[in-house]
Amino acid sequence: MNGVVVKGLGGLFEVLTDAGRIVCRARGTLKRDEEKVLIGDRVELDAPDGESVIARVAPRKNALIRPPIANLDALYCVIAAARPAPALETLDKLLAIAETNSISAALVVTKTDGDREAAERYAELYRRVGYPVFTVSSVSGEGIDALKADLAARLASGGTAAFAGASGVGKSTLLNRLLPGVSLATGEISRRVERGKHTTRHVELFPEGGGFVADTPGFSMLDFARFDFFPLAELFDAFPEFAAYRGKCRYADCTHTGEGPDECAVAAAVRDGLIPASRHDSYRTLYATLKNKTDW
Ligand SMILES: Nc1nc2c(ncn2[C@@H]2O[C@H](COP(=O)(O)OP(=O)(O)OP(=O)(O)O)[C@@H](O)[C@H]2O)c(=O)[nH]1
Ligand SMILES: [Mg+2]
Ligand SMILES: [Zn+2]
Repeated sequence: MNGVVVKGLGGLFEVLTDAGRIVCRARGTLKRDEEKVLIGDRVELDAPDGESVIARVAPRKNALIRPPIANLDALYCVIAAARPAPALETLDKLLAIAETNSISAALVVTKTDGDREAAERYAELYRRVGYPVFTVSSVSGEGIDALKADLAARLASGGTAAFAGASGVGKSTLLNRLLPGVSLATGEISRRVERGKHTTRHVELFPEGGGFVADTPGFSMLDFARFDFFPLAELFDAFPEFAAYRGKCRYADCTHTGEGPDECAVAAAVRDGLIPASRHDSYRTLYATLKNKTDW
């Protein structure tokens, strides 16, 4: 029997099959780190002694470490217009991870009721880059219908879409509005440090409209910085708005990190306001990280 892993807790998995939800363990060899079963995995169940076990995991389209999930088609990268204040470098890394894994990415700016101006500023920045942007408020309901329509279109073809972002940006609150049948736990923002409290602890997939939607645990900035690296050679392509300047720098070995606008077409585009400076900053930070990374 085949199914999709929708949930996992303490070595037990919930697999959605044609015969309904089956709770089972994974076969011994699927417990080692490198072969660990992920939420989103397409799996085959066996029942050697009458009890179902996950026997095989189908080859994955992609797999992320943060959030831990496999076979994603779409990633909604979520930031808040108000608290917690977004770290654009973290957002840009998340978008880059989506690009390098062939996952279609969009930006969701939540809490527009908290700071409308900031919401518009972030939205404008990423529309310029070329990403679909949704500005929403789970309090006023603003923007929810547009996001719902986008989500429905992605799910209709059987896709899996996840919402990811820092803790406290409002992912679970938003999913409670988007998905009729779910009521996820949500948490307050810590007043002292202005960060979320990691309310969502596990990835879970919800069947919806022909596909699956995932809520994911919010990451802390520090933690996220240590995960999901990709080869330096893929960095340029991970910033889609850089593509127009490919091969246009004076020197073929231009790194687009410190070269001046006379030499570097990317730097010139930043100077001319065609590429947001914050995106170039994120590129430079990621470049330094990936270049120095040796322990793959
Ligand atoms: N003003 C306002 N507050 C919101 C909005 N959306 C969520 N919140 C609040 O933000 C806080 C965090 O919301 P959650 O939905 O738990 O955030 P999360 O992203 O799921 O956080 P983690 O599970 O820790 O990753 C809660 O107090 C929500 O009520 C919004 O649109 N406007
Ligand atoms: Mg949550
Ligand atoms: Zn260059």
